[in-house]
Amino acid sequence: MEGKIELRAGDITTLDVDAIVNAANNTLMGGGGVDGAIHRAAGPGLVEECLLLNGCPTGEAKITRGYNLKARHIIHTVGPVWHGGGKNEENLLAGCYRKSLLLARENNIKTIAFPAISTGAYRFPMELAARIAVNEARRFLRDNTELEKVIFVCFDQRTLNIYEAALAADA
Ligand code: AR6
Repeated sequence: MEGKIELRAGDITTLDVDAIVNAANNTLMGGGGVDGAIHRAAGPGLVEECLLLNGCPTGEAKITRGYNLKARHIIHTVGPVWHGGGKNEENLLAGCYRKSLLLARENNIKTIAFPAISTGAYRFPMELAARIAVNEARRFLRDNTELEKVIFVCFDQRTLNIYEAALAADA
């Protein structure tokens, strides 16, 4: 099962996978960070489809086509803003990973790539976010053997180091 989890450095918009996950906001209409990069790379068809989705609650996920991306689908999830940890942030972030993986299963997606949801503009601490991401992926892979690969895309070296440590820790 651990062999199905992979770390990759760089830009998630370039990956040739069944689905990439977007760290979106409640409007699903685009923004900065990875969301802006995905909208730019996918092209204007994406925002047109997003307009029809009526936004997305925090901790939930919705799916669109991938448009000009190599990825066939985009799963848009909305992470929590970090307010210090007392506002259910950990459960909401775990929900982002769980709901995204469930949507992947419903859509017969075998390979999926995640950015470090909530760890940029939303300020979620990276170490805790990486542990949650790895735990949720492990749990899901245990119960869903048809999923072939979960890639965590680390935008910089610090992020990669933190995910390596999270993967090295016991489940
Ligand atoms: N590929 C992979 N990872 C990236 C990329 C990329 N191209 N660009 C940034 N990251 P953020 P959030 C990393 O701020 O914290 C948007 O405006 C980045 O280094 O993109 O969930 C939305 O519209 C960081 O570790 O997402 C929302 O309003 C991680 O992606 C808000 O930001 C997430 O950073 C969401 O904030």
